[in-house]
Amino acid sequence: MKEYTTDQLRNIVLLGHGSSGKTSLAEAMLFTSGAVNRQGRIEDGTTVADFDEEEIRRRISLSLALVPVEWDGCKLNVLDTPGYTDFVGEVISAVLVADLALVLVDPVGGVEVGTELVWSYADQQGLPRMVVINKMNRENANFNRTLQSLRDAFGRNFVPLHLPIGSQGDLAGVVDLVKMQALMGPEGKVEEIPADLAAQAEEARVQVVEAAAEGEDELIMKYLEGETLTEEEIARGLRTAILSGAVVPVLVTAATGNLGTRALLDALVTYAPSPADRGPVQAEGLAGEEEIEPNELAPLAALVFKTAADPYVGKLTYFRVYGGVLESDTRVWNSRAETEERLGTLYVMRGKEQLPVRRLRPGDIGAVAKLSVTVTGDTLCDRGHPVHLPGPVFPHPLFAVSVHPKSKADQAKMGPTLTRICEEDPTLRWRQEPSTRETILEGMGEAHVDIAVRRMANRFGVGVETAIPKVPYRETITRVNADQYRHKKQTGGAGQFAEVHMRLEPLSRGEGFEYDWEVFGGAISSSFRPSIEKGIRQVLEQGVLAGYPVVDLKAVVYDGKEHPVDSKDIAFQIAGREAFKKVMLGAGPVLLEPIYKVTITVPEEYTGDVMGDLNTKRARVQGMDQKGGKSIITALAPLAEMQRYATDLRSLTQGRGLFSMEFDHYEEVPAHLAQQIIEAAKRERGSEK
Ligand SMILES: Nc1nc2c(ncn2[C@@H]2O[C@H](COP(=O)(O)OP(=O)(O)OP(=O)(O)O)[C@@H](O)[C@H]2O)c(=O)[nH]1
Ligand SMILES: [Mg+2]
Repeated sequence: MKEYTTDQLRNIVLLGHGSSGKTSLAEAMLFTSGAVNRQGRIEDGTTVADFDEEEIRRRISLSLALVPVEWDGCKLNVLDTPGYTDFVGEVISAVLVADLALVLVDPVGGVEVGTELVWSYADQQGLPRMVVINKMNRENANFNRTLQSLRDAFGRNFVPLHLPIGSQGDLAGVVDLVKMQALMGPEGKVEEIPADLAAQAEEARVQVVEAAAEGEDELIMKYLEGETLTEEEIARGLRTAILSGAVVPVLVTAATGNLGTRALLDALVTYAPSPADRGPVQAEGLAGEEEIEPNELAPLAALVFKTAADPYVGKLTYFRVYGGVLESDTRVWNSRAETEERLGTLYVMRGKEQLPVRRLRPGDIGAVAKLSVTVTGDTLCDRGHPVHLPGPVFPHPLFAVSVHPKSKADQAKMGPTLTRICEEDPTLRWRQEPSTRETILEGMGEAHVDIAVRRMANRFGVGVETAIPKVPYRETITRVNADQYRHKKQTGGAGQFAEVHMRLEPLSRGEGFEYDWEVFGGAISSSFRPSIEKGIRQVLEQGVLAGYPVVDLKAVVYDGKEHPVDSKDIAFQIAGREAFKKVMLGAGPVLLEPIYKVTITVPEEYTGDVMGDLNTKRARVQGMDQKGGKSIITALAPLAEMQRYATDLRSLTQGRGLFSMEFDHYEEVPAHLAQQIIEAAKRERGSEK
């Protein structure tokens, strides 16, 4: 692929609700630019961006893909993202390295929950935006109503740059409101604006010129004085207004019919900011904060925003260069790992295809294979000038399963394979939960975790079964209690003797375990203090009620007895352990369960259903807000009831609800439920024996 300089680059992330046509639009752009000679279709599984076998099988995007489109001397690095909310991690990464978000909206559904979600991610990054109303060839497509739904939802200055031509459901072309001409059919044949649209076009053009004028003081003066702005001035003004977010232009396309694509590409080249327009980024260097300028002489700084694991090709690392020039076959410095990485050939990715390039300039996006230590979020830089760029920040997981190997062979490979798939997707995490002795795989939703498990089987040949994880309960006490225990054993010669007097006191939630010594006058030598603690710690791992870890209490040894010959470390360990069990059983032991803070956003009409459902889940609603037709509900709910909430909420709201969930604190399990849990634990331990 040809080399491009910074001002010839446009990094554009396609965002939108699921199925708004992002992948199809990327395909239409690629086809229009001549890079492929057939326009692939989702239905045939032939698009460049959705190349993964699971993407083809499910007909949805699952991960971000790069589609470079060469147009009019520029290279548009188009980042196609998934709309399904389980894959939001990919959206976050793509938004981070883009300079403009092209938000797709459906002309029948208008602004949807997914649209608002991606909009908020673009807000967080302060990303300039353009909107394209796609699927304008759909029956019941309504341009004006969709425009209105954008204005209602986001209150920005949305200004159409193009108007649709053709009867509803049959897009024939678009009106270019800057050049005031019609662009007809996939070829964008220039024609006169149809007579029935002329008045509407004149009116809409006024808005465009006004928006452009507001971009620059000089232009607004000229405009107010009644002078006409030239095409060049309109472009300049719009570019500035888009970059600052003051204006959000609106375009129209029908990706599958390849209509409006040329006009869209022209608009992106003209109005979308180049990395140079976006200016420097903040990084952390040895001497504190520093700015990385998007120019070739700046210190090298490239941010890794994606890592793909392939069993054959190996690891593929995607990065964006912010400063300096990255060259093939050189060495760079990984500032986090503080090691050198050897780069092989650099690639520009086109879907799964690797197009080799000699070098990548500031602002450009590329990939490199087989790095040894680099992971997503790392910065590649000069050894002599190490810097850290801020990496993507991912949300907490919302859905967990426990995974169990299907066979002995699977067991050996399970851990390393989990590590590989989690490296590829940072919204997937895995860990061992010590309190339940399970391997937990967590992600953003059921589909997300399902796909991960399928990938383990298909790509890496590792079979696992999944189940709902056991809840990591804890045990604690509710009142002070004191008692004593004597351990005495006489076996022929040497015997064992230890007596421990112990008091347990409840501590506040989150305080953990404390150990104190109040033995005066040498009743027990202080050398046995750690022995007793060791005995106690054995019980802390598996409590007396149901075998869960014991927390939030203080154990005080206040007296005891020892024997000059028979008292030894092991004797005091045993006495400490047994004393602790005895005192704990008398101290009102209870089970604690994890309580999560949940924030749920749903269209207002679902509020009642969602609240009703929360009631059945022992949740306590903390607050409710109304904003733009949406209800935002916050609640505290026990994890035991929320393990499948990602799925429940989806079915309650036809996929229009969103939520986030984060551990908050531990709380006592209601007595009637505690009894069931304790009995279940007993049965299980019985069956283990
Ligand atoms: N009528 C019509 N259908 C379209 C258009 N664009 C896409 N589609 C169809 O809409 C469906 C979804 O298209 P995709 O391109 O996969 O949409 P997406 O936004 O990439 O979807 P996700 O990646 O899953 O969020 C497919 O069946 C496409 O054929 C369009 O302009 N007009
Ligand atoms: Mg897609």
